[in-house]
Amino acid sequence: MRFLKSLCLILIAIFSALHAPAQSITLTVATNVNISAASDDNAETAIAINPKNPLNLFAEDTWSVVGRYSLDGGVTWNTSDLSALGASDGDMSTAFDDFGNLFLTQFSSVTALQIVVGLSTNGGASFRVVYETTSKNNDQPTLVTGPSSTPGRGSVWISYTDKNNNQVIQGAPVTGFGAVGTFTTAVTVPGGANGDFGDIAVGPAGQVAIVYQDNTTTEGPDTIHMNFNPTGVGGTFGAQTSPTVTQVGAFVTIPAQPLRQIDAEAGLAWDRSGGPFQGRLYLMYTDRANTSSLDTDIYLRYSDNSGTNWSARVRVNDDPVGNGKSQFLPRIAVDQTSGYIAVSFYDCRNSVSNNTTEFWAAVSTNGGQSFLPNVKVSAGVSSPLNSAVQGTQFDYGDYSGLTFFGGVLYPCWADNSNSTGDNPDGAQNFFDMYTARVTVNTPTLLVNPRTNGNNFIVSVPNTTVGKTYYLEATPALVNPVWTTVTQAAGTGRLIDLTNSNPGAQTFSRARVQ
Ligand SMILES: [Ca+2]
Ligand SMILES: [Ca+2]
Ligand SMILES: [Ca+2]
Ligand SMILES: [Ca+2]
Repeated sequence: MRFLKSLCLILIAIFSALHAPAQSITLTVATNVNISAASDDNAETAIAINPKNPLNLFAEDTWSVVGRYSLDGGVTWNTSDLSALGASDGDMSTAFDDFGNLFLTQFSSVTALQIVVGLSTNGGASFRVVYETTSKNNDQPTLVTGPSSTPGRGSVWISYTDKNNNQVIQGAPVTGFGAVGTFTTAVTVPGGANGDFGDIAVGPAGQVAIVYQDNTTTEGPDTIHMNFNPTGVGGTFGAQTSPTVTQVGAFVTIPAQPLRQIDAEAGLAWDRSGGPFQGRLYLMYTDRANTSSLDTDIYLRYSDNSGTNWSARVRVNDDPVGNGKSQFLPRIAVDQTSGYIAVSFYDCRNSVSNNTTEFWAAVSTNGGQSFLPNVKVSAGVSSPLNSAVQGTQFDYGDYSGLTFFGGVLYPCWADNSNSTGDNPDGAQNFFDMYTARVTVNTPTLLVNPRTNGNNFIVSVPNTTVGKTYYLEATPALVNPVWTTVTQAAGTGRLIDLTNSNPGAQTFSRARVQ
């Protein structure tokens, strides 16, 4: 009888954007949030989201070396206890893994420049040391997480430039929440002399790629080099390859970053989503027409064979080509629930003198073949050209932050617009660290309506973190009274909505908001 009853169930799908074309995907930028709201400077930013609890974020900046964590999706922020990690000079890099482990690497002292790796199992409230180099005088560590060649296990990787100016890398196995193994010995990647300012990515089977440029090339040109390790922790990094040349060297002076200067800021990301572009490796970098141009742009290439061959480049920023404006310090992230790509960057497109910045973001939903229209993320306009920031000689620092999960990305940047009204230094003075929640609005699909016993169940794939999915029911469609049967928060993954008492005849619909 239950099965017969199920035949009476009719499903009505209500899309979240009724008047938009069904296939359109849009980006919504929420209110800017001032993460630091602290006197003195905050610059060179990093941010990470917890895939186990996407309301949990962690952010830090190099200038203040004060970590902050959020448990409400980035609305409010608490100060982290970083005391176990030493009196740091910054250069932090941070990532959560799929177990909910939060890793943070940075210098463990102001002068010795050893590199420490901290682990937090409370969402960034506090950290303990899981590794520290004995070597000193290192530069710019990068940390990433990913799977392992052993299913169900993970890995964590750090790279940095050592005292001999070689690009080195070390990895450790991760077997669970709070369970981190021993880091392998630092090895110089083949051809890694002078390698710096790079990034790492971990592929679906635990394979690893590292990219870097040459820190002696000043204005350029330069080459983005890569090494590939097909087996992960304990495996060997093969011969150096050269995915692309760039006209942006290691220290390029632009009007918006006149003292700290910029590099190509090569970034890697690997699609492990299980989506249509599973296994695709992305390389993002800054380039320009020649080494005297100030018109830097952000580009993306991709590889479907772990870096052996690369696609033609796609321009990420969508202001007019050749307009003379600088885009710089880009960051890339892949949403591992969908395979969507986000890139965010400082952008002078609206600066008459090409020396003030907004912060912009771009999203690709087709594997990097093209990008949706760019969105301006920052509410205000920032500038490093005031005497306070010029006194730091640090401008926006060496990089910016970005994290992306469950249809939501959080760029993180240095901002002195005081658009939020709570920078203790006021406007056009020392920077604060800002973020904003950017939501990728995709059509809501209802799939696989079914019964199980007395339950009527429908699935919603690719839900969005921060949205709520309601299952509503009514016994008749004449003057219907819709009753909410159940509701569930978006997780970034597929969720089931269950009506455990559907009645003899029930019409169902889903609502998203
Ligand atoms: Ca730095
Ligand atoms: Ca440009
Ligand atoms: Ca840099
Ligand atoms: Ca500040």
